[in-house]
Amino acid sequence: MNIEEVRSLVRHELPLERYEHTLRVAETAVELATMYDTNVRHAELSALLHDVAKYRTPEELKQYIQHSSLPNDLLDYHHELWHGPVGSMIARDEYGIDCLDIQQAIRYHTTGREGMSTLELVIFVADYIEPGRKIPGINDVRQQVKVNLIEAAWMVSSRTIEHLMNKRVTIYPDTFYAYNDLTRRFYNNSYEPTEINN
Ligand code: DGI
Ligand code: FE
Ligand code: FE
Repeated sequence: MNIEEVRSLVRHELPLERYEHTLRVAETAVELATMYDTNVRHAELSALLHDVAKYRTPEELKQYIQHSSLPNDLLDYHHELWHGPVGSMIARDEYGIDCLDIQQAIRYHTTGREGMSTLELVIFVADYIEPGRKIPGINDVRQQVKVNLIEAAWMVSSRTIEHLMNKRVTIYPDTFYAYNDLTRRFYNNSYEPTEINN
């Protein structure tokens, strides 16, 4: 399937507003892929498909998770976390995407994970900073991504966790694994307990 075919099928999967978000993520992902020297076509395909499952019903998403190799613990968390993993299966089964890197970029775009590839980082960050997003402080991330992709991904990850904690919602383990891994990769640190003297 070529990119034009993917684009037009995705157009029919999504309401206009979400489709427009998808196109902006694709544009941003292409810029970042060029900047960070990873496959531009893979970046465009991953971005076009990243939210492909977003408007399938929670019931359908649940069925998919139960009958695929996806981890069942997803079902213990908010249904918002299901569209990435299911999207990666739809990309493979309905769009013929064989490339594991693309599948993983789609699968982990919401949470991130430990050991993300450049393509996965590109999609993770592009989804957050695409020009239509209005998130306080987002311009810092837009600036920093021009300097260091890992640092920008660290900013996305830490801000997402802060946001979720402030909302008093549960956080999927991969979200934390991503944060810890990015912290090690960018700050080169491992946790050193501080002495408590009293
Ligand atoms: O699909 P999008 O709206 O473009 O963006 P997304 O897939 O990155 O995120 C969807 C939502 O999921 C976003 O509001 C943040 C939220 N999210 C990310 N990680 C977690 C999470 N929600 C919960 N409850 N737990 C998480 O670990
Ligand atoms: Fe999403
Ligand atoms: Fe998105």
